[in-house]
Amino acid sequence: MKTIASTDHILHFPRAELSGGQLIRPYECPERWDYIVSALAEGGFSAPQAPDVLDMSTVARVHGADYLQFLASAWSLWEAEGYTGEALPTVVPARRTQQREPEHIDGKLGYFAGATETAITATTWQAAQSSAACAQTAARLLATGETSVFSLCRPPGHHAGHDLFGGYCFLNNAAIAAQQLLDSGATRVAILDIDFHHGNGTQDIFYERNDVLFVSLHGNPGHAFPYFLGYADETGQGNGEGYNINHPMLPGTTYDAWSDALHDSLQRIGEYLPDALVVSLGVDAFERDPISFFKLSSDDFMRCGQRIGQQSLPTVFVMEGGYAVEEIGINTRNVLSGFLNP
Ligand code: FKS
Ligand code: ZN
Repeated sequence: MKTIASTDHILHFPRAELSGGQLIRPYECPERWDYIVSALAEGGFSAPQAPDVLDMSTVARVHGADYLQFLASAWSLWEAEGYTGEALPTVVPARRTQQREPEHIDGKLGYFAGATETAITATTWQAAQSSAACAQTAARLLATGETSVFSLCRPPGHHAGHDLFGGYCFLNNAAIAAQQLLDSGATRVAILDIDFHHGNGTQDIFYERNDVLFVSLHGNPGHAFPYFLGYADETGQGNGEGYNINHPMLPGTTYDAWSDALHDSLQRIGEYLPDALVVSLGVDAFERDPISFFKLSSDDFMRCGQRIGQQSLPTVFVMEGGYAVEEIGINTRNVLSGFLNP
């Protein structure tokens, strides 16, 4: 299995995340990438390959033009205001307010914010594009005959909606991979999201479409980020009705219950007869993850990979979350090794 990764990920490293009322060093940090690269090398995987230049036309099919313009210009508008810190949203267009993009950067940040913990720095946009490029390159490789590819994306993507950033995400890498597979000839693509957090951005992007089936296993939104989406009764709309499946689960969920949801998900995916599968691969369902509440062990990630491998579908793995940094490499590798030896 090839790995696509860009050293430009390092260009996104904000100093602060607002957590528990404090500005802390972000959980989503550059060394996550290093631990994964090391674990793959130790496991005999081939060395990561750099991505091709990002083709924005694919990106523009999953994100709004106004949103992409905002991401590209946010830092210069922020600087022009004379601000010296990192760009963080301080306002949100809450209920019963206008949904109109303001002129002022503080207003724009709120308008495009899906959550307010995630800072934009001078080089965030460049890093986000390099991450999306990894997903796009991986999808192209799948379309030209590879049977599985791992896209080591950083920053992650599944909370990035059509026109929303937050939850450490800017461009939705999994959505871009799925769109690229469709643009390269696939008729139907399934996305399986096993990150601990609900992939609200991916759900948002494909909610009214039936060419992408979105299936997610995650912490119940009544108890977990992103809080405002991810319930089981969200099943899609219009043409997309029936093509969105959520499996919210409660604190303390172990592999026993979690794997029932995985089996159900893969059965539904099998019935959809997709040409390809995109896996939003977060390993924050891990028992020692600092910000999550599922109880999967490192061995469980191997079993999970094996179960996914039993589908025998062309598969792109797209890296999402995982914050038990020293174990992120082994857990990620276990999913990929399990997949290769189902
Ligand atoms: C800490 C609260 C953290 C934000 C959680 C974001 C999760 C991101 C992720 C991704 F895959 F996108 F990286 N709140 N006190 O893991 O879903
Ligand atoms: Zn997560």
